[in-house]
Amino acid sequence: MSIDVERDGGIATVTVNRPDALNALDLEHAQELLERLEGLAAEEETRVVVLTGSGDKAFIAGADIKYMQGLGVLEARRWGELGHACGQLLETMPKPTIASINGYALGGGLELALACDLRLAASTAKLGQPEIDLGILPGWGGSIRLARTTTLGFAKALIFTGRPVDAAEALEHGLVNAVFEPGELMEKTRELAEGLAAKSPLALAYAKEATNHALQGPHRTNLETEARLFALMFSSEDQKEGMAAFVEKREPRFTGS
Ligand code: DAK
Repeated sequence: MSIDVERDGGIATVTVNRPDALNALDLEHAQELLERLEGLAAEEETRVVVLTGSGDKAFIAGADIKYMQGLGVLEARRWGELGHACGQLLETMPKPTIASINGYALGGGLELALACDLRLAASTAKLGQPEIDLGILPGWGGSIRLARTTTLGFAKALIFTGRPVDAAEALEHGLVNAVFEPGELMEKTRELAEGLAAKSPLALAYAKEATNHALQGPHRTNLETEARLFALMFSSEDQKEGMAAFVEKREPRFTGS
């Protein structure tokens, strides 16, 4: 009904399907999104997760303002935790996550896209943190991840003014990795996902873990983590296969073992 999951090979595409509200997330949809992501994080056959929105107008136009309007402090706290749990899963599940931004990515919508590892956008997409105009601030990780993904100055400009940016400006600031014509976005997303699904899932999981440390914690400890994960790969079949394939001048076939 509301959060669709389509599996094709090792790629799972999660579509927020509430076009009448521009895919804004109310409690029911956010809870279902969390359940879907929990399932996909644990599913070994799923190598790559794509997050997108239904229709051609919106990725996710944010948290549902009509739902939030009546929240008390405790409910708002729980609501914030629910969004954080979704973001945490997208950011840390041991497989790449891609936001395919097919339209408005506002407020909580941009925050979920920011929690993904990679972001591809349609040239028509609009991205922003308009919470300030609702008398609140970003509550699903945007005040942290926007600055980490772009710069502190750009993040403050977007969060303080609420001004949405188009895909070209987002690309200029590193907010998205690439921009495509709307009709091409899904195909390009698929190409990227298929490429990642063919790589060693083990090496990708460790690469994700190591790069996630890049902007947090002590530098020395992070380098030690990288060294540990690098060494661990030498106990795997995938390392043997990758290097043998290079030497034998053939394509590798990774199994994740
Ligand atoms: N919530 C609820 N409904 C929404 C919505 C949203 N975020 N965005 C759009 N809709 C609904 C509209 O109300 C309308 O439904 P009806 O009123 O016709 O029933 C329908 O979608 C179509 O929207 P429009 O008629 O407005 O379409 P337009 O093309 O004219 O405009 C728009 C598109 C995206 C520019 C406009 O809809 C808009 O400005 N929407 C609101 C965008 C926004 O402000 N998003 C950020 C929401 S705030 C926290 C947890 C979470 C958050 C914060 C704190 N804590 C608890 C810590 C997150 C906050 C947010 O995400």
